[in-house]
Amino acid sequence: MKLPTLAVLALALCFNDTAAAADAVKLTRLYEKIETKWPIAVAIAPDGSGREFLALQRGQILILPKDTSSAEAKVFLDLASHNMEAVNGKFEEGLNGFAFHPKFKDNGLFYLCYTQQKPKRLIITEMKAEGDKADEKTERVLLEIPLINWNHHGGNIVFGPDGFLYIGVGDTSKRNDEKRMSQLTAVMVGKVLRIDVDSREYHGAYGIPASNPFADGVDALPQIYAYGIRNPWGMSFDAKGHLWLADVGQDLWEEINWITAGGNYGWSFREGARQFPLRIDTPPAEAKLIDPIFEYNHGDGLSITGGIVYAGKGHADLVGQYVYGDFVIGKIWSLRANDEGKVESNTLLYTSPQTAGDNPKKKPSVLVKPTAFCANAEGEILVLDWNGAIYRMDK
Ligand SMILES: [Ca+2]
Repeated sequence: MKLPTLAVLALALCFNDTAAAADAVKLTRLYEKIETKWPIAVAIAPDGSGREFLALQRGQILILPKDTSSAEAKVFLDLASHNMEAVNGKFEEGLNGFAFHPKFKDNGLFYLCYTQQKPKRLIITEMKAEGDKADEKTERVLLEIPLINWNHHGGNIVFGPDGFLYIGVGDTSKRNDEKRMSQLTAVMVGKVLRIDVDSREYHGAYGIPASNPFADGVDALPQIYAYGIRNPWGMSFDAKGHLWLADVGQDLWEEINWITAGGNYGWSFREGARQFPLRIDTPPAEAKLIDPIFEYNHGDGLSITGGIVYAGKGHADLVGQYVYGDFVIGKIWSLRANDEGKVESNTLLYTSPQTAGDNPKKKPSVLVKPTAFCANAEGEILVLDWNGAIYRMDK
């Protein structure tokens, strides 16, 4: 059947309207002239300068230009020579965490979390900035965490309102938490850790906060803040002090957790709020497994990317809501929870366009694959896209 031109036009307009109505926000591409492949974090220097730093997984940290159409980004740091990833290029390895010291303005210090090989490990290091340049000679290794696989090691780092550094570390298992790491409090993988970077009391490298749940180091490593974690990706504090952590699921459930001191978040006895079917041993009688405040199943997405609680001006309706997404299917939602962590709503804000691949037998490719949601200097949300784009979430 051949439709008259006008009818085709009307149909096209109709479909366009439908597509526009489906998304409550739009993504505006920024920094198109800058190479931003594999972005993992944007952090604002807490020194009043408003400088926005973009960390890329291959080890570059750029200072983004104020003019978002400019091609000029300053290279703050380049760790390309550090051999962060295995020769066969495993995609979860590299630079996965970047955070400024809360007193950066006075001390110029910032922190990185990246992988190293031979032996495979995750390291947390400190470095000092001089103006718009990092001084690599000042690098100081605080912590090294042995890894046994290329995947599931997390690596996001964030300072809490208490001034301590929180580190999200995955279970370092390929699948199934096969080495039973997440519940084992004698290892640092499958955990949220908390350390005091201003102290040198622990091996001369950092300090253990006295209020850490296992600070005495008896029956558990003193760095552990919470455990039973699978693969944390996206960790942030909101203005009320809640620590939000997205835990990537394996077979069925993606999780959003509120992390508390000493909390056991269930993996691998549980995935989401349910027993993990591939583990048949029962948890110890005294175990208190904390359910996520929200979960979604693999009908709605396949790999959660945690976000932030929105505190900007551009979206009045989203203030106080947690904006997060799914890396594989390219969706963005906003979650409203009350002060007790009870979820009141979860709203789909955006669905990525998909393009058919060259091979019709293959799955369509998703245009926007969020790796992080970060606030810019105005508090608006930047969506970092694995495909190499940086977007601002606009009306
Ligand atoms: Ca869990």
